[in-house]
Amino acid sequence: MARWPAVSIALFLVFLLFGPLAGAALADEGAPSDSPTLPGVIALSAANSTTEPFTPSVTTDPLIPDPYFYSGGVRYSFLPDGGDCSSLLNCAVSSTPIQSAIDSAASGLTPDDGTIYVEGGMYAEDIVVNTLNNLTLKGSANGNPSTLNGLVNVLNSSNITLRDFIFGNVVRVSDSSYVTMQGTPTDDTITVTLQGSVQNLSVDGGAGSDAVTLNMDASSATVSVADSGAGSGDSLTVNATNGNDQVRLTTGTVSINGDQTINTSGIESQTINTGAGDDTLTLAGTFGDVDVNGGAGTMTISAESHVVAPGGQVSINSDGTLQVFS
Ligand SMILES: [Ca+2]
Ligand SMILES: [Ca+2]
Repeated sequence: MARWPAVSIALFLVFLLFGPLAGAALADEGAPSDSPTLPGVIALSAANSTTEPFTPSVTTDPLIPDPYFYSGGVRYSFLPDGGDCSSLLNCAVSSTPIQSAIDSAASGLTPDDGTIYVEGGMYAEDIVVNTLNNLTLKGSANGNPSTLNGLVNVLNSSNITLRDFIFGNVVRVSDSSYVTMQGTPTDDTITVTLQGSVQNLSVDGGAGSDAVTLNMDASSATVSVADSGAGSGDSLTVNATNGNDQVRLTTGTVSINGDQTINTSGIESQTINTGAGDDTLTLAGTFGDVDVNGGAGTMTISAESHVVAPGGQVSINSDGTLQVFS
């Protein structure tokens, strides 16, 4: 948080001296950076280090995170309850700072780089992205982790990116296309519920051992689950419905009822829960570790070709009747 009232005169003088440097640092802040800078902090740092190389320092308070974006080169800040807007222009305080930033962006205050920056902290608010195109929410904007503990709901939208967040709750994606979710360098747990028509959803846990769960309640879906991180131990759980499902499992692909397709890469183990109902499971190809769990009802299993699991195993469990054809 900037603290201008106490140092406003000093800041003014310093800003005259270091205006070009501060301006450059502010311009950089619009882009993703591990060292975001605040106007007051920049000036104070420069004033206190006349014989040292200019190195902006960051003293943001992790307890009072502040989503922000730039529009027309102007910073707009959205502080949570308890935040102090007194020294900030274009600043609003609310119990839902991320939603306030999204709503401002939706009302025509378009972020210059299409990005709302969310600094480190725990965010309890529910978030709705409704009928929006081309928006990125970037967490960890000051290098500290940002955790979204509320429900995140993306609907009727396109080209929406949620990146560098810890997802502490379910993300629901409904009737949307080109939604991208990217985790953090640590171990992530990402759960997505799909509804309606969801096309080109991408989920990438990044580095670490990540666990992705997809609840496939969509009428149609194309999903890519990848892992761009170097680590192993990444898992995917696919939950089919409690109705009668046709699940087809091939190398790198899980298909449900022919209209929901998940392409996978870099995932070491998969769990397919077919749920209740009379489900059919068709296997073809080469797999790592795969667990298939059936619920109540009949699960009918068939193999289209040789099923190979080098170094892994395919296990099939059913609470109901198991029929196997080869
Ligand atoms: Ca990760
Ligand atoms: Ca089922």
